[in-house]
Amino acid sequence: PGTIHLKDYQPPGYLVNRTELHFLLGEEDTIVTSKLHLLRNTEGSSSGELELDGQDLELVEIRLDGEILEADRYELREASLLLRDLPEQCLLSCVTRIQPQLNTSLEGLYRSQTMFCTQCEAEGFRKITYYLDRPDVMSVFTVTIDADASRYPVLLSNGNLEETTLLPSGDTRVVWHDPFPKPSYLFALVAGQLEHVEDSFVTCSGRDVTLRIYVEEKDIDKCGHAMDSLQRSMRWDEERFGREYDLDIFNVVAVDDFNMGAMENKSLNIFNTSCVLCDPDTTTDVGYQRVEAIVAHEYFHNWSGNRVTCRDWFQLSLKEGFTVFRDAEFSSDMGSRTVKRVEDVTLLRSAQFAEDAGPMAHPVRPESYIEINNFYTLTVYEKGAEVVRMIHTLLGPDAFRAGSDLYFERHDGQAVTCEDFVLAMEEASGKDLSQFRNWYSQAGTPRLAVSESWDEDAGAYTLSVAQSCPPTPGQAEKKPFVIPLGIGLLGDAGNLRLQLEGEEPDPELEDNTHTVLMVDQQQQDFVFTGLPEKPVPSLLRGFSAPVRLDFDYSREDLCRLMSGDDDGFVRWDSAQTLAVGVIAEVQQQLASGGEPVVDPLFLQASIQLLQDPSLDPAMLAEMLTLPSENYLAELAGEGAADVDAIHSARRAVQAAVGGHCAQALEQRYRELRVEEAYAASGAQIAARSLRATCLTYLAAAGERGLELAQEQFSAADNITERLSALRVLSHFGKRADWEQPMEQFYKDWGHETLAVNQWLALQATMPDDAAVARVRHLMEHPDFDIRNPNKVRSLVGTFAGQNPVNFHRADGTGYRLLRQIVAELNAINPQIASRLLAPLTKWRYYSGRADLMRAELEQLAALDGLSPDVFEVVSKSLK
Ligand code: HT7
Ligand code: ZN
Repeated sequence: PGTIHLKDYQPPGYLVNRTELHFLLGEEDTIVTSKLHLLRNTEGSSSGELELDGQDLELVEIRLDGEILEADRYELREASLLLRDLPEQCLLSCVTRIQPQLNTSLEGLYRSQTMFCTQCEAEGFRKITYYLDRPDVMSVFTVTIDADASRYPVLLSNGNLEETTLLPSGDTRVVWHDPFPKPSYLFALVAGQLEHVEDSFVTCSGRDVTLRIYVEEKDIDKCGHAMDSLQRSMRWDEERFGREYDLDIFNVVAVDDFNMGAMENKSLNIFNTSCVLCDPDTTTDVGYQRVEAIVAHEYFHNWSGNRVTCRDWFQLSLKEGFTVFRDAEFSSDMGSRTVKRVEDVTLLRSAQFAEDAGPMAHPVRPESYIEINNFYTLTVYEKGAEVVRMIHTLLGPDAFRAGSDLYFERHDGQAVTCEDFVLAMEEASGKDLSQFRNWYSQAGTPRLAVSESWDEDAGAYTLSVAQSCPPTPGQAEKKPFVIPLGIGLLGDAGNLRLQLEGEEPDPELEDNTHTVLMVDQQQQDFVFTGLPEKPVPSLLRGFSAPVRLDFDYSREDLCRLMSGDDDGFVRWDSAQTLAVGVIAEVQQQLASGGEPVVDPLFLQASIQLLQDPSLDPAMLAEMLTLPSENYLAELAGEGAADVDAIHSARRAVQAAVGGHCAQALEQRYRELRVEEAYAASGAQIAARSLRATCLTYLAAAGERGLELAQEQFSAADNITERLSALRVLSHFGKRADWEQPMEQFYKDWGHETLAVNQWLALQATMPDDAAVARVRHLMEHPDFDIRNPNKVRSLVGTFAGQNPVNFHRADGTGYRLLRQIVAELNAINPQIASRLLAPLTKWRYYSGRADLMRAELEQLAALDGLSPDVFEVVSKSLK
């Protein structure tokens, strides 16, 4: 497969002003007739040649302006249809035959259970008909669907329903028209036996919008939370970003077989069932929050993605980074800002940093790809959102909003670039973002090495900051980034007033205990004057930039920041840094054969946290949670991660804290018991989260925690508490502790697909010796289906990603399991196959395992019929 380069971008030779599609949906096959109203693009190469994308299509007929096209005017190629001598303006009609029932890739038109549905982003539309399947070709679509109404009573597409008729054949015909020009990746079609819930929303200008969520009949009671989230998202986008909804209808459909979370098709969002359905018995608290965030994310795309879209797929972060930033702001406004920030940073540090240091590392705006599906990454999404957040920090909220307004106004109805976004921000704010652009073009996580010096006599405190960025594939040297560094200085009695040398004091400023330093050179000194005492620096406040930061804190200073800093993120981060140091120390003690001794300072700090009334329970749960084994492995660095040692050390620290704080833990655990009926409210979620944390420590320390977990499992009225109890039992107990409740869970909830998926996922994380055999056994379970991405992710994805000791077993059986299923999936669903592979690509990290991991990658490389998706990941990982 070939490589596509950003530098080779060319505007399309033709535009498609209007697209008329006709679908005849059948049980054996589907006949698609397209009518493309073509117009030569004055900005294009101005020849009469046009290459339409097409994959797995059978061409039945092709006409130009109504006449059958002679064979010498076109050429059918492997994945395209080349047309010659086209006039400047013409009507091209194509009839193609496709077989959605055989389409297991879940791209294009496919079957999920008894329904038809589509997924066209990024390049799925070319599996439906021959087309200019690229985001910069925007067209007005009219879609006619003919189908047997007894099987498919619901027939949906984008825009407004214009017509419903009964055909002489007995089929029903519907016609949908979407007045907004859109690229093919936003096209959608759904046909099936579906029920819906309906509500409405009145927009700020008074437009009454009908909102519908379509699901299978059995799930009709699970739509309330998504509907409520949708309405809140619509209001929030008006208030915060001035964005109003633009059609009279907004439909959401839930589909069980889906490659990702959800898709923002214009006015017809399609969702993975796991990202829209909510019920206390099938959806955990985290699940409820996820649904709210994803519903918001897809809705926000209506402006950041649909009204203004991407010129090419290299610009993917233009819509994804910005929309993730927008959904994160929404979630922060709906719940706790600090907790949301901590969750996002945890994901970034434990997974995005690793991606940015691995063989697939790429800039937020990549420069080349083999398969675009491989670039829906944490870098494009999460780091992309951090880049937008930094612009927000640099400009301030008002100028940022002005930039966003200008961007939407200027580019409405266009397909644009990341550069256009930055230009709008510059123009609205008057700020020069020239150097800031390096964040879009350079891969890798920058490192800030910070050191301090204190001049007692002058009351001057200097922070010296050096930035660097490691080499990444194709980028050996990096230019300096602009890094906003949020800081404060902590004194004995709290945060100190800041006065930077050379800057005028600002009498207007009420809060002068916080500032953002601009780090834009390789080496810089920042001098603070007029200080009464040597402070402890509070660095990278709010995680103001996606960087690693090194500062040599003493444990005492970390404890002070943890309990006394004004910035919630720094309080959490200090607890993490302290824990990382303590776990590393225990790891060394264990390695030298000694008994682990956990620093009493850490144990004392844990007690203090548990008794700190200023901390809300959700935040306390975050602060008490030890860094994950994956994050600790990432911190160890290339060639140094010893998963077994990390696991044992982390366990030993958990046990020590559990033992030392037993009384306080049990007290909080009891106090926080929720007496009322389940609600996904902030207060209840926080209480359950802290209870789960307390229970984990108690179980790590001994029998008491296991007893409480048994009680909790039996008494629970929701899946959150059932699973947190079962997790504790299966991670800390013996077989006798977890076997019966595990069976019970399946007996009670085996009829609920989404609950079963979580039951599979939990078993995939169990650290005991039987894990690989258990996963293999569960792959034979009647509820497992390799064609369903949710099942594959729950069982195999969770095993490879969240069971480090077993995935990295020294006998290589964990790696073999992953390779075998990737090889099988390569032919079924290449997109899922290549995503599943990610843990194997990190072979450089794991001491003593690299050869085993590489060997599996090499076996995959030798496979016949390797998809471009898997080929790209395997070949880049082996370089
Ligand atoms: N824009 C969408 C990205 C996407 C996708 C979604 C579902 C299935 C396959 C997909 N390929 C790409 C989702 C989003 O970011 O909102
Ligand atoms: Zn998105």
